[in-house]
Amino acid sequence: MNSVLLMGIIKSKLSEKRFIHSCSVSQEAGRLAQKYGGDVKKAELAGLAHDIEKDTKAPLQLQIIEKYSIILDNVENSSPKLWHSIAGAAVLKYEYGFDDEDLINAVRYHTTARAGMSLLEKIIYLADFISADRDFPGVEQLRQITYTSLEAGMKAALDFSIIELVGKNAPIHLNTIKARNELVFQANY
Ligand code: DGI
Ligand code: FE
Ligand code: FE
Repeated sequence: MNSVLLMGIIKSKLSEKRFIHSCSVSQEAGRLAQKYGGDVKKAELAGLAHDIEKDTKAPLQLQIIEKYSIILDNVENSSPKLWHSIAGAAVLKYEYGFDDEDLINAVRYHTTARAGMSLLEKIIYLADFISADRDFPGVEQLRQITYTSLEAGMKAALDFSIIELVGKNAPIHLNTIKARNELVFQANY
């Protein structure tokens, strides 16, 4: 799969706003890969792909998940906002012929994060947070931290996410907690 082909696919599947977001995440992911010694082309492709199922209706996202016999845990089951990343990773693998497990995992974990993330997984998680189309309070500081240290960026982004989820009384996925704990224990960034 090349980026021109993928660009056409996501343009047809996504709203204009979401398409612009995906291009913006792609560009940011490329910049982060350049800065941190990752594969720039792969990061751009993963950024473009990460929200491929975002505008699919929730019942259809769930259908995709069931079709590929993916078992959801209780938090995933009760959080429809997590479904697009799970369904997205599945369609890239089973319907669009993507065979790079790292890229597929970057899409799969771009919502919750997880412990032991690869460079590409961190890049996509953070690019989604700090891409040019994001304008939430604190994004500028998060951009600055992320370009100082990828680990510090992950810690700040996870803190931000967890605080927001607590504020909404939403369940926090164990992968999110484990990702943060890992960074707390490292704490050398
Ligand atoms: O698809 P985007 O809007 O670009 O951004 P996203 O894929 O990062 O959206 C993540 C959504 O998933 C956001 O609404 C918060 C939610 N989320 C992320 N981590 C968790 C979570 N929801 C729950 N319940 N628990 C989590 O740990
Ligand atoms: Fe997303
Ligand atoms: Fe996104």
